[in-house]
Amino acid sequence: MSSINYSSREINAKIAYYGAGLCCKTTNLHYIYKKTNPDSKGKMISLATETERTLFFDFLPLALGEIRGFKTRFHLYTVPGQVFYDASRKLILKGVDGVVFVADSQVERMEANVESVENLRINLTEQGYNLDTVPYVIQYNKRDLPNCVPVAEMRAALNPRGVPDFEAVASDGTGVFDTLKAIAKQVIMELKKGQEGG
Ligand SMILES: Nc1nc2c(ncn2[C@@H]2O[C@H](COP(=O)(O)OP(=O)(O)OP(=O)(O)O)[C@@H](O)[C@H]2O)c(=O)[nH]1
Ligand SMILES: [Mg+2]
Repeated sequence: MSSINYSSREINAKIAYYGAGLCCKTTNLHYIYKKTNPDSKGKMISLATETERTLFFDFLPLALGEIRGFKTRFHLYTVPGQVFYDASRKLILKGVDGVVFVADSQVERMEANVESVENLRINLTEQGYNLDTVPYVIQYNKRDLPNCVPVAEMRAALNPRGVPDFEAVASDGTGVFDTLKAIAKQVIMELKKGQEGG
């Protein structure tokens, strides 16, 4: 869960980038890191294998400025997409405030995308969250490739809830900040709701 610290006037929120292996989760964070000014970001930490596959997670702390007098920090994480790292994925979902699902648009990765959403649903449920209500956005990545599934089809398969979704080419940054802004907005709205509700 996010923490709101009234004495230090700070809000901390945790976002997880989730999705199948090689769908571009880490590339999203690298791009965000590269384009954020030095005052707004902490050190990016990547625990990866020799072949650059995420082993445990990537972590990037971002300062989003002040919201109603509260310093707002977002902690971005990626999960490892490879199927056998499920224990790590579960751990990274602990205390999550928002999820970005990154889908690989290639035809041959659609099955992996669908499996990954199912895995996300199960792992969220184990942590006491619900994929149907958690702040959530979807990114259709690798739109630069010739063998992309049409967005309408991807939406039908992966976005029954109709959450905000974006086409992206993470390697050149297309769609990366639109996705981040959309999830940040939802998380902040959720925080406000929490405050108003009690
Ligand atoms: N076609 C295409 N390839 C990309 C794009 N962005 C990144 N890639 C490549 O796709 C692969 C995926 O990169 P990562 O971002 O490491 O994938 P990941 O989702 O973090 O993978 P895991 O850590 O194993 O879960 C790499 O080989 C990238 O070079 C893109 O926009 N288009
Ligand atoms: Mg990765």
